[in-house]
Parts: sequence; structure tokens; C-alpha cells
Amino acid sequence: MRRTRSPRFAFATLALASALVLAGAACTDDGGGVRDGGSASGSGSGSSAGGSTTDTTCEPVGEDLDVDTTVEVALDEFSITADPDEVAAGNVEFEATNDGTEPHEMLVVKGTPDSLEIVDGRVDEEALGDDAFLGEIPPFPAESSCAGTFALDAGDYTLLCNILETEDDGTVVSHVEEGMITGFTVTS
Ligand SMILES: [Cu+2]
Repeated sequence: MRRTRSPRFAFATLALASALVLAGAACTDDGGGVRDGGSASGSGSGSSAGGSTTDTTCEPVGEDLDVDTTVEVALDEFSITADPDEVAAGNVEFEATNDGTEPHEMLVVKGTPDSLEIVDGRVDEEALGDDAFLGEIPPFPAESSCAGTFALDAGDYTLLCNILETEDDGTVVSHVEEGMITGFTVTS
């Protein structure tokens, strides 16, 4: 069953989704009791950067910005699709929906996909510098949505998921190399 909703009003649903995800994906979660009713206060501390994170929650980005344009982004294993993929310059809100079965994130980076150097399965965020790394929607759970608003000038951009995960058998999966990278154009 597919859920479609605005992320702004989805906190309760997200919490439920998180609990379901945690309950379902018992891979590396050695913690016992999954839930004990609705703890409304966000206990999620800062997101751990990259890597395989199972304890993720949506942390909306740029909520203080007035939105000029909204773009729907679909994340899945392994694809990323923006609709529309071209907008006018301004404050662009990305409403990302995770249609997959594991957490994904969405980075906004300046330059075309071809211009980005992939090293060991990831785009080197540090090497990009502040000018090229516009920001990110941190990893958030499957079957949920999360929004991020970024001030974008005209130019070529890339949307990508930079997660590199190591499975139990040692297999390393690069979400970028599997296809979670796409171009995005901002016009003046
Ligand atoms: Cu991903």
C-alpha cells in the first residue's frame, strides 16, 4: 500500500513508520523493546554522517526559507527521480519520498553528475567545499517522506544518495554506483 502525504504533517505517521522499519529491519539492531507507545518528543540526536544507519528519522532542512518551487523526489533501490527536473532559481523545496526498503538520503551538489568524482563508491563531500555542497536531507526511513529547502542559483546540479553500506557478508553497496544519482537544472 502506497502512502502519499505532505511531510509537514507526517510526524506522527513518521514515528509509526520508524517503529515499523526498526521492527522489520532487525539486521544490526540489538536493542530490545522497539516501542512502548508514542513517545512524542524527538529522541533522535544528530544524524550520523553516511554509512549504514538503521536508526534514522526525518530531519527537515531549511524550514525557515520561503518556498518558491516544490520538486517531488522519489528515492528507491536504486534510483532517484526528480519531478520536475528543471526549475527556476530561488528557494527550491525537495519533497523526498523513500519508496525503498532501507534508509536513503538526498544530497544537493553543484555540477553535473559527470563532473563529480566518485572515490571508493562515494562522492567526497569534504573535497567539494561549501560552494559545491549545497546541503542534504539526511538519511530517513523507508516508506516515509522528508523535505529539504535549498536556495539555488541558476546552474547544473546533481541530486544523489551518498550512502555506502556494508552488508553482513562484507559486500559493499554504493548507492551512487547503483544508480542513485541524477542531474537537476536550475534556470535563471
Ligand atoms: Cu540510498
